[in-house]
Amino acid sequence: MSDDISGRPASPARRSLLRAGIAAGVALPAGALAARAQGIAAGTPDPLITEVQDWARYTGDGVDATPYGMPIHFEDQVVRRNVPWLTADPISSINFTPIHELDGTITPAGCAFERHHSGAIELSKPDYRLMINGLVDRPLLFTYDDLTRFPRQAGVYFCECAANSGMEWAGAQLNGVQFTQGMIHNMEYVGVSLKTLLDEAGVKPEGKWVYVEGADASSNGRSIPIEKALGDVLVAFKANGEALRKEHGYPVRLVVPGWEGNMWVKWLRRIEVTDAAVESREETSKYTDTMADGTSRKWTWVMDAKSVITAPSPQVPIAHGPGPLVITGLAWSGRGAVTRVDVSTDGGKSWQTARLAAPGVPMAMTRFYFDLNWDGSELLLQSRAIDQTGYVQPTKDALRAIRGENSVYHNNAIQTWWIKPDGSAENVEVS
Ligand SMILES: Nc1nc2c(c(=O)[nH]1)N[C@H]1C(S)=C(S)[C@@H](COP(=O)(O)O)O[C@H]1N2
Ligand SMILES: [Mo]
Repeated sequence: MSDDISGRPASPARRSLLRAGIAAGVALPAGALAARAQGIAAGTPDPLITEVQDWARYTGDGVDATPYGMPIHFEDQVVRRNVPWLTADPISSINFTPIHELDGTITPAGCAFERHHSGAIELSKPDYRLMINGLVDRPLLFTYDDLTRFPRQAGVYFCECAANSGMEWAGAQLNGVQFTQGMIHNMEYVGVSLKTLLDEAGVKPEGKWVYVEGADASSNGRSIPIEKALGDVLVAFKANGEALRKEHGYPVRLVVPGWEGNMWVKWLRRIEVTDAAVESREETSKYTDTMADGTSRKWTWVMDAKSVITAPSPQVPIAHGPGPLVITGLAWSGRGAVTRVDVSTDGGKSWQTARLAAPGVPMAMTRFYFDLNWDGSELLLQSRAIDQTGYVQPTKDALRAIRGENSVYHNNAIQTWWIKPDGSAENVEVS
């Protein structure tokens, strides 16, 4: 079976560097479950059952101990991480969500990836202003309090950086789903519809685009066509029930459902209605797709359907022997709801339909499960998402046939994990 694996590290040196870092933090207690089961069967007393433990002997912390809680220290490994060679300067860089450690669909804000072009700024509500100008009847200026008096909308949406999986174009490289697919988070946002604010200003008939920019030094300006701006875009101030975190754009960010993360402008300060796209740095020199023939394609706004198995995966190997194995992952589509996810255990030769934890929600993450009675042999695990438009997530070969290998952005190809009999997993490619 291993013959059809062509692990093609784009840069073996980089890859082994990263793997060394990951390996240090991963324990593989293979057989631990089986040993315990044998002990119980043999009548060996389990002190956790037969002895009174300290946590039952003494009282715990009072309700005044944690006014705002952090995860218990046993979960210290559930943190954002970066890729050292991608982080030349943390002020203009990215870290990754530990999606291998999460379940369900909502990303806790405290470990949701961050992407900054000029660092995360501290902007208070009293200092906050939002301007709407350009081709409008009434240029307007809003304070934070003004925004809270418009009718609100709520919705769960994924935010995926267009560069997610961007290091995998030329071959399997990063050995962990946190690094290969972790430039994504999925939160419940509350805010005001951008349409409500634009209607208040009165868009002139010549207004065909909005140019949105942030208050940080980079400003991260992007042009958005007026149809989208008058559609489902939110001017959001809450995520997962609480104020946005500083690193996610406190106090106000744009939420652009289904569209690439770069357009989700943080620390939103100005919306200019224009008659044409501005062609800013972020939509010309960056966030364009290098095609197989070397030309650049601009304005790939929508994030196509994608899925990945989050566990087992290289950072969370199988920690037990043969028998019941929970395979789980995430699927999402910028074009609507995920309607089906298929899982393959043989590198895409055959597929079976996975179980969705809940029906797919448009432009939000969907959790899937595939319950396998594992026989302990090696697997080539893959998942593929299908969305409500009928679109099927492509293989790496199919995507490369059109896109070549020199792109950075919009890689939604099927991911393969090579599961070995000892339960460990490796990022590989099949052809
Ligand atoms: N003002 C501002 N907005 C920004 C950015 C930025 O650097 N400055 N980065 C963008 C990019 S490239 C992405 S992928 C998303 C990331 O959002 P997050 O930091 O909440 O994960 O924010 C976008 N909005
Ligand atoms: Mo991004």
